[in-house]
Amino acid sequence: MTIEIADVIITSPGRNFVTLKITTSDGIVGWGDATLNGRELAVASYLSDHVASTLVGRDEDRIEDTWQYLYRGPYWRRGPVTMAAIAAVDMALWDIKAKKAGMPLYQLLGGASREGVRVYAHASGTDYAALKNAISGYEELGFTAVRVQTGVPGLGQIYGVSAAGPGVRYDYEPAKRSGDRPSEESWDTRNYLNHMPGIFAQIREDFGSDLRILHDGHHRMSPIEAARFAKDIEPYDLFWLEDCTPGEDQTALRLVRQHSTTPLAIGEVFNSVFDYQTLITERLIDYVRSAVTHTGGITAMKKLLDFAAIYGIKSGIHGPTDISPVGMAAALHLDLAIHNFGIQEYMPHNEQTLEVFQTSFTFDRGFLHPGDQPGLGVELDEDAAAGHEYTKAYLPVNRLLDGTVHDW
Ligand code: KDG
Ligand code: MG
Repeated sequence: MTIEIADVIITSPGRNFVTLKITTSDGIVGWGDATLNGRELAVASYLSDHVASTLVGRDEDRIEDTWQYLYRGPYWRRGPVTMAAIAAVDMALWDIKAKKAGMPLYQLLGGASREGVRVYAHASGTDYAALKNAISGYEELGFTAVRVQTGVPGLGQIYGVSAAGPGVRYDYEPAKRSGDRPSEESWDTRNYLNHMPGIFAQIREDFGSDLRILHDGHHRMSPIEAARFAKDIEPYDLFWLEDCTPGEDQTALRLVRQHSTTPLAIGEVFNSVFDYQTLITERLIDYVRSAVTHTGGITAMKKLLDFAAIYGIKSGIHGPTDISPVGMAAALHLDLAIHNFGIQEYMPHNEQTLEVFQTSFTFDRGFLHPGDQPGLGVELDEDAAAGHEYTKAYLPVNRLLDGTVHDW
């Protein structure tokens, strides 16, 4: 059997998604997520203009060979656009292989290593009262781990804080449909560093020591600022501090490590195992944060996580709403199968999205399971998808209070 058609489907049920549909000559369909937030059409073009025709006639079972053909073949390699496109092909081929085997994908990856995967939710609030309310709401829903983000005095809307008001928000969405250019936010690291330790202290006082607390610095600190912050917050026992420094400088985390035992996570903007080479071999991180969608798919992520395992480093796969339910399913199958699972990010998609993508995930007291449908367990309803036209959306741009462009 061979690949007969590779189609790209763009849909926007509240937010944009790019999905690859591969159909084999005997009619089996596989789905792959190719969504790159704010740059969706670049990946769609990469797939439909440069990849789709090269897939036709290939043996759908030769996943490793197809991966190498797409990675090494074009000469130009890596980068988020290329690696999201390769990821989509890879996921779709694994989906097909598992459907042909009549098994959920995790069985082909070695079978379940656990009963379910612990997930963390996004709790946020413009002030501590709103944040506390959100954390309580997630605890009531059964979550045992929450990422906490809150407003900082002197700053307006900032990364990670839902603009929708207090309470449990499933739909925090940073990409804004703001017309032809991104919206802008402002930032001051000094205000942030002065404010956040007190927030963690209050959370520990109000919620005790069992709750797993995570926090995302979103690449905004210099190495020495991050080192000081990681040291200051040690008493509050974070599960992890994520993306404390800009992602492209692997050696920045040496400084943070020298000064603190706060566990570190990084990698959502990475797209290759080579982005982690120093971080893993020098044990500068504790969790790998790549998205399956942005790091070359299941084939590449399995190798990356096996490499990390040798150094005692665990997974913390990226799972925001800009990862489609197909990409989320790929993450959940890997999470269930690998030995060095750490935690999985979970921002449930809105109802419109779940009408387009039918999932078989189950949530039980803080743990997700990908379900036992053959394949990834997610099917895209093409009629429903066609009802949601692509709408340009951008991630915000961030400026310091004096107007200097800063990392968002
Ligand atoms: O597209 C960007 C988002 O996925 C990112 O800002 C979310 O940092 C993020 C996270 O940890 O989920
Ligand atoms: Mg993040």
